[in-house]
Amino acid sequence: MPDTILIINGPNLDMLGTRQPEVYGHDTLADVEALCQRIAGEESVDMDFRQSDSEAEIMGWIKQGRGMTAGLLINPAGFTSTSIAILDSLLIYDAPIIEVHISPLFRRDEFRHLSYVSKAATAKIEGFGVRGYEFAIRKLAELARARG
Ligand code: DHK
Repeated sequence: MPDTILIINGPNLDMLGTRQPEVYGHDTLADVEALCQRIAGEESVDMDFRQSDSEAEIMGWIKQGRGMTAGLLINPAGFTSTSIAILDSLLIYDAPIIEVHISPLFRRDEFRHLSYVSKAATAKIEGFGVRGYEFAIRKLAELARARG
């Protein structure tokens, strides 16, 4: 289990592929999971891929991941700018965290620019589409190898 990268997708990401494809692209969440599975395999790590619309469920997964996982990729989606509770859970987590956004938030609505999650993140990737998940997994695997 310590070689596992936890991947958490927040609200409405289950609708990828049909949801605003001009913003989020045409890949479904299943496509993203398959991409992550392939990259994790190439990096010789396991992955645990999840999605929830529930803030409480996401907080529970982050806390359960403490001491059990080698890194966390989180796309907090709509909770990015609202959830101090998720930030507090992330501050309890004990391995590197990479925040991923599919779309380029820096040129979207002003209210999307604030991220509470960033205060706990090791790094942040946004605007690369679903490739951002690939970059994040490769980096988390590299950090896990460096930590031994
Ligand atoms: C996904 C969401 O659902 C939005 O709430 C964020 C993020 C952007 C993304 O780009 O992956 O504002």
